[in-house]
Amino acid sequence: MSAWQLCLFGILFLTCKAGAAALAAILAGGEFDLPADTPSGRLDTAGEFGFVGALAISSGGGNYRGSAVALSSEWLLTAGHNADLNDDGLPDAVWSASFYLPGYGSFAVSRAYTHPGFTGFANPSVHDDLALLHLSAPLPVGMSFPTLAGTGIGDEITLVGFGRSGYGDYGYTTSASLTDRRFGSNVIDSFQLDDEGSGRAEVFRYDFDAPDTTGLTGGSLGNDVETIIGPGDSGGAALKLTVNGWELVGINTFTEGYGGRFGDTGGGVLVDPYQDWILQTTGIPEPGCAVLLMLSLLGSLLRRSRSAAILPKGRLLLDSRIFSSYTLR
Ligand SMILES: [Ca+2]
Ligand SMILES: [Ca+2]
Ligand SMILES: [Ca+2]
Repeated sequence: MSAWQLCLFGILFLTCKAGAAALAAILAGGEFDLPADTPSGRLDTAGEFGFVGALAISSGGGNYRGSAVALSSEWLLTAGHNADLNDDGLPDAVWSASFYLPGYGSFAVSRAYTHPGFTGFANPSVHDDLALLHLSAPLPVGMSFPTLAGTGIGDEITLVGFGRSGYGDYGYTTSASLTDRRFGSNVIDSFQLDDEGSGRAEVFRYDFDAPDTTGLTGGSLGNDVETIIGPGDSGGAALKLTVNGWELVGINTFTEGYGGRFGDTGGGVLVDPYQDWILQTTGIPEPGCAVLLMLSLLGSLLRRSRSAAILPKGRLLLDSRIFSSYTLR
């Protein structure tokens, strides 16, 4: 493998296959940098992100973990590769999953739908890596769900998931879990345009900046704020805080680099270009959602895509799925 490892983290656990890709987690900053930070310091103890849950997945005899975002009481949005462990782009034939929400319990998934443009993780690209999951029974009454929205280069996003954590100066130190929901932030550095040629941006990337760049242009948001996803974070949320509350702008799916270290790159799939597919698949006309989705669709039509990012030659691409044994795929 060459100098860089390109890791696509699709927030779930995969069975062990030599040479294949791995999964995604929310990392803390430097262990000995200021402001002081730890993996436990990134926990969502207040339940701010109650619509993001963990996925326990079984497929082909293997057990995996990931993350997912509740869009309504019956539908989840996650990384496509969480439903496609054999990387052919289609939901696996013998696949099952449960959605774990801390404080609420677990909820069985009845069916998975991968995006029609998804051809498998890094097979050959990271594009269109989305899946919609339908729950067997509705989530508890009273939950709130994020609005879907667009975003731009330079926007600050908050990343939420149940994946591995650790320290930016040397990588992972914790396991992924079904209980520990972590969050951190970064700034979108670049977009990559639709692989089907629509001209719209559909993949986003950000870099995990070291604390000594805090305050510099394009630098860290602060040692206890800047983060990157890790294994088990695949399918989790990339959110933007607005006057309307948390808006879902992306699904976290991959990392590129050495595994949770400063200088690595993380990324995922923007949700805005996929709102028509989400609407058609879910038929979400749940109270308040239809109007918001239509407004977002209108916004999508008016919004222009940004410049594409080109990957440095030789980097290794890995997804952010992880195996139940915590071995990277
Ligand atoms: Ca498959
Ligand atoms: Ca595409
Ligand atoms: Ca950054």
